[in-house]
Amino acid sequence: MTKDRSVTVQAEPYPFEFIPATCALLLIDLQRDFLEPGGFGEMLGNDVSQLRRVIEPNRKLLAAWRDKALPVMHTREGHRPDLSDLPPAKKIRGGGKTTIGDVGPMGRILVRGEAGHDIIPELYPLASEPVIDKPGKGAFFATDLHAILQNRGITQLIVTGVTTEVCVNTTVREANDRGYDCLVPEDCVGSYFPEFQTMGLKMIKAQGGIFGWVSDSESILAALA
Ligand code: C5J
Repeated sequence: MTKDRSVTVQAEPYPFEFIPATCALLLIDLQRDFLEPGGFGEMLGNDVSQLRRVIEPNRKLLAAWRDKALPVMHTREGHRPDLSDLPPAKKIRGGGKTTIGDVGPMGRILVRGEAGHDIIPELYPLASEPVIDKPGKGAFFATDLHAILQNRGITQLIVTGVTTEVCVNTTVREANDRGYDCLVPEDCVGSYFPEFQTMGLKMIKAQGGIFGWVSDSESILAALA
């Protein structure tokens, strides 16, 4: 592989061509509260094994990006400790007894600096990899992600992480509207709900790739080899 030369990945709805040097691996919200047993996700009754299956394929993809010194970025969903960036509507959504900002099993839920808000150790960012703290579902809303990507000349994204139908889908839609090509490897994104996993991926690649492309980690690694 030559970093500046286009490579082709088998994907749906048609092959995805990308230039590795300007294609960032963007890992969405691989946070302890969503993925770890004993975290907020599990406390809500979700089966975290549905999300934990993405760890190993993400680890391999991340290792390849790092090995080739290609751009890597991470996001975390969460809020300031004083909750000043938490919209009241988001705070009360769901009507549960314990909501965002309250003390959960791994510290205050989705609050920056708390244990549960941090990224899981298996996929922990290097000091050189930007971490985008986002208050919303999409990684472009109220963040400097677009500026960072533009400053680095990045035009294409491999988007992985959780959850497929919420933060991954929202981010792919936001990226698409800003002119980025997005490829989503299906084994690197996860949902607590199998039907949302299926439909979340279908939505991206429908209608000739209305928001982007869908592939898998092995196909991407093969293209990079
Ligand atoms: C993410 C969520 N990361 N489901 N958040 O998808 O609330």
